Amino acid sequence: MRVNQVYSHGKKHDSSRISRSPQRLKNIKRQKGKYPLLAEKIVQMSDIILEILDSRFIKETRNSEIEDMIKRENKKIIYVFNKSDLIDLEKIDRGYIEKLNPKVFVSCTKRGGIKELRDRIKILAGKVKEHVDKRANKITVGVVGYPNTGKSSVINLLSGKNATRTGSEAGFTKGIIKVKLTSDILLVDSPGIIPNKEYSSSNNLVMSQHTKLGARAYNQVKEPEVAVAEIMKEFPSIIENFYDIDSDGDSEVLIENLGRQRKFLIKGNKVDEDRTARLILKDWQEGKIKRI
Ligand SMILES: Nc1nc2c(ncn2[C@@H]2O[C@H](COP(=O)(O)OP(=O)(O)OP(=O)(O)O)[C@@H](O)[C@H]2O)c(=O)[nH]1
Ligand SMILES: [Mg+2]
Repeated sequence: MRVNQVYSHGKKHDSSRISRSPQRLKNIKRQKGKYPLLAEKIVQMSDIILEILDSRFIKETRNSEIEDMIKRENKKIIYVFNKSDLIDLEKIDRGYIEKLNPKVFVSCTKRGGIKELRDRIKILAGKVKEHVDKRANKITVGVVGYPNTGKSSVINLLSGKNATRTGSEAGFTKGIIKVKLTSDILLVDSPGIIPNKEYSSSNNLVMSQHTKLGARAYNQVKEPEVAVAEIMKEFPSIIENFYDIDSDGDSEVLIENLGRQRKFLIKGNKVDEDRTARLILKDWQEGKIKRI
């Protein structure tokens, strides 16, 4: 499977060269108007929808606009809690997830839960066929979710093919991609979607939240230091332990020390704060810094 090291332009990853091309920024700006329409299209064309959530941020990565659409259109949903390797299952808020059914915990990196998910899809597909006259047609399974939650990775594992590309940057998948699961079940990959009402390309706090979730890529965020401060506020000791730097919960101190340690310096022997902050965001978004 193509993971982590490949950017959408196909070049090998080099953390010291983080690109922020004007085209990428233009793509993000376009995202707002473009993808909600796509979400509607996917819900309409699908019989079953897999909502891929990040197990670390289940509440935050639910898209209520898409879920409402699914209900309105009377389609079936399966909640897929991906990246479960990055959490302690014992500590999960059972009360909250109790209502989300059917659900499957999955880890694409550890290949866990995939068989259970495949079986659930097949059972639901059977039920859909009973209710609708689908004998002649394929059952369509739309895969939706916030950017970077692992939609494409789930599809690749389910189908056993590297049919759709994956990458550590949010906004990797650009259009609808159809992949055969069985002779009568079709999977549909889609670009990550942030709900319209939550989207902002100007509010720093909103952008930092999305960066924390991985929905806005570390190389696309405008002020990486602000995003690091947001993550530090919530998980100070996790970040400090990962880099083995004691900063008393102060993100500026952490960036300063880490930058010096890595020799990320600019003119005047100053720390390159932007580059250092982006490195932290990259490690965070790639799941290197675990919340366990
Ligand atoms: N630790 C961990 N990482 C995962 C898992 N699933 C996916 N990833 C990583 O998460 C990143 C995003 O995966 P993708 O499958 O490209 O996610 P996506 O939802 O298709 O992303 P977009 O197309 O950008 O919306 C990649 O770096 C994957 O390797 C998982 O279960 N555990
Ligand atoms: Mg994708």
